[in-house]
Amino acid sequence: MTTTTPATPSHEVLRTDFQRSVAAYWNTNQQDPVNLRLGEVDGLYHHHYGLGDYDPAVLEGPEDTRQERIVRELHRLETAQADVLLDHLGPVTAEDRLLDAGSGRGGTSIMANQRFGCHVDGVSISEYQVGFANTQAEERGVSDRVRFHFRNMLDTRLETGSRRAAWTNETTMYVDLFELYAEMSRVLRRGGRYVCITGCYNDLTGGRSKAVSRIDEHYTCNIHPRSEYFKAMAANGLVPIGVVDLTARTIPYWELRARSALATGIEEPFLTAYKEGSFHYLLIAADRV
Ligand code: GPP
Ligand code: MG
Repeated sequence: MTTTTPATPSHEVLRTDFQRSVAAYWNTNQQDPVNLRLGEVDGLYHHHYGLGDYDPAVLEGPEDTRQERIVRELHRLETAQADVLLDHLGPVTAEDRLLDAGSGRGGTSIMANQRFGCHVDGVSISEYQVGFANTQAEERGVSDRVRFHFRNMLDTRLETGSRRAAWTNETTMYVDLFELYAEMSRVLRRGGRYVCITGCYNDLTGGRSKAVSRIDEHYTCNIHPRSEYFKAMAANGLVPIGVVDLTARTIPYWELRARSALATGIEEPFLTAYKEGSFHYLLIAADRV
């Protein structure tokens, strides 16, 4: 038997003009070949970037199939990114409940269930994305364990202390970190693990560089300085156990993406920001104390 939770009214999920504009962006961005074509490779739909070296052979070989090889390779690197995130969740059992805060089209949640057999609740303020992700879970026959909800990650309505682990995979640039970590801290049990992969700007460079501002503008987001993450975690009982600078490992993805027919134009700002040092791609793992 499946239990259904009453839908949260839209005005309770989308509380500010900013949140409404972010939801509108993701609700109307339904023809995004850079995400759909990659997702079609194996049915895992991601909204994050890639990690690791690409195989230079994809750029060689017959020209008529080159773009297809690039798509498969970009997708492989994005899936590798989600695997790195899951590697940091610590021991998770099939009985555990996890939270994907800003779950997009559901790829990372489905991978977590595949790896651990666990329950996952994903939340997104885009009703379109929630519907898409639930269809993916149904098609894979895991909708009893992986569920997506039209809810706000600042107010997930999940039971206090119910989560063994929670993550944000490139979603924190849409929210106030102090509000977010109050909610992550509330839903995690003591000893629960929070993992964040994010792009953040370098405090040392004294503010948002031009390239970082272009990324903000492109996605209607607000990239935070690196220091803000640690302040907001410390204020909410989240104690870092690991910080990994993934910047060098994501640059090859952007270089390959820049050579893809699916490039969106945001590749150069990412490459500039990473290479000039004004922006980092970070993984932060923290324990709820
Ligand atoms: C989008 O992924 C990711 C974000 C909007 C967050 C911004 C991330 C930073 C690290 C700053 P996507 O897969 O929807 O983007 P695209 O369509 O460009 O592939
Ligand atoms: Mg993408």
